[in-house]
Amino acid sequence: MITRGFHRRRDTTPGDRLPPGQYLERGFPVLSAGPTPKTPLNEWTFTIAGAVDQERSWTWEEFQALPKETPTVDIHCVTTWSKFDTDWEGVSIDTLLDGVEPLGGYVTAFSDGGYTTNLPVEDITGGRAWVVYGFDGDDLEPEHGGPARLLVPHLYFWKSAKWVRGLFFTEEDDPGFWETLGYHDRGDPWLEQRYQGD
Ligand SMILES: Nc1nc2c(c(=O)[nH]1)N[C@H]1C(S)=C(S)[C@@H](COP(=O)(O)O)O[C@H]1N2
Ligand SMILES: [Mo]
Repeated sequence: MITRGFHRRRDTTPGDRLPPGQYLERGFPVLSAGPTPKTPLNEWTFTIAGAVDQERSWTWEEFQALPKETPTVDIHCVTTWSKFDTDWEGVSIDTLLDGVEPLGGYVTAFSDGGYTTNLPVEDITGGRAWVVYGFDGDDLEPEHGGPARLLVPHLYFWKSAKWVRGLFFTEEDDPGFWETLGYHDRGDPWLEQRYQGD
């Protein structure tokens, strides 16, 4: 573990990369509101549905065949840890929405186990969000959301739904799991949007 961290060390000086109220974490904490679901890959699908001009769905095999990207990003959890330079592999939401016209301005990401989180469409498009299935050169571990999770690094990490199975587009903003429990609707770490009213 020590050598692994050592040979991959990069410049992780907090500087202006650490949002207000956050500390730099070198490990990778696991935060799950419930048990880790186990969905066999042959039953896994990813679906785009709701207020769109055409619904879409991919099997695991089809999803793997989509053009992939390898974003390296900083992530920020509302419980105050931030982690720099995390390496992911997956598919950009722009790729998934290529040829799909959203008819509503909001989206609810939904996951195995029932977790949901809401986002404005602008926060998941424009090269800012992915559905990732790889982390640090390996398959994404189940506890971190494998087989696949949403990655929206510019918002607090609760928006990055683990075990994600699809995006449901809506015309009205519809609060998800944590948003219903008092967390901020958008969750911009640079504006410290932790709770409702922030
Ligand atoms: N399905 C699901 N996704 C989830 C959560 C969860 O409980 N269930 N927790 C969220 C929260 S609060 C955080 S901080 C991150 C934690 O991701 P990690 O366990 O990989 O660090 O996942 C987010 N996505
Ligand atoms: Mo979190």
